[in-house]
Amino acid sequence: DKLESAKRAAAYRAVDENVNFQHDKVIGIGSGSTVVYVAERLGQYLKDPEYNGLVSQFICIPTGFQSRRLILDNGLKLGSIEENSSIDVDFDGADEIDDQLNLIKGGGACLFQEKLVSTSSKKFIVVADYRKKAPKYLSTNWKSGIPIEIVPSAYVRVADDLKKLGAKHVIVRQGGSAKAGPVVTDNNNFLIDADFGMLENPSQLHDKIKALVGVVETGLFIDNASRAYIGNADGTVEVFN
Ligand code: DER
Repeated sequence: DKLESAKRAAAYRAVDENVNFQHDKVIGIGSGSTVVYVAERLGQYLKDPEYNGLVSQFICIPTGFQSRRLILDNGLKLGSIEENSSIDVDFDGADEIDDQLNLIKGGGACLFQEKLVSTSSKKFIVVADYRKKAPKYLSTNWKSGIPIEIVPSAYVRVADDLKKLGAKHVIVRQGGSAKAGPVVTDNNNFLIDADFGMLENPSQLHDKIKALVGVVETGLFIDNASRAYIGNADGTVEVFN
């Protein structure tokens, strides 16, 4: 369907244009449904006799359980960020992208690992479909609030502090119907989604939220992405630097 082909087109082009197969060794693999096609594309290169020798040497750094599965399912070598603290290029999705390449991330509840990997990478490439590009400010289309990873015992305190900062709506993200109670991240933390309306200064807001006692990390990725590949419904791909 159009949406999946948009994701695939963006991801394939992003890999083709941003992996230096002769030079790169450590590749970050993000979370979500678009980065699936990044791992798929790398898997295709792995099967290509011309590239097998190089891609079989790649070490892929995951951003969570789904990401680890993507790496293994495509025959790629799984590595840890502890042993590979400098990453050549990282590919990840986003919930929304503004015209300065600032991102809202965390829809998939992996934002801490994603930010650890993206900020440890020489190049951070965002892959997304046409629904994710904000015309100007963040929180134009993404209405679920800013995902914020918090220490579980601080959730009441952080919720209050976020409201004092101007959040209109604050909610601890709940698990699916099968799970009674909050989502617990890979780092054994909770997530709060906080709606601050249109974000005209996401950098300042990130700094204020990050400074709150009990906040581990925010889903505002400021001055981090190097380039974004946005797949359109007609199969074309737009590249933003
Ligand atoms: O949670 C995240 O930040 C993920 O990257 C996710 O938002 C990507 O979304 P996608 O499924 O549209 O690629």
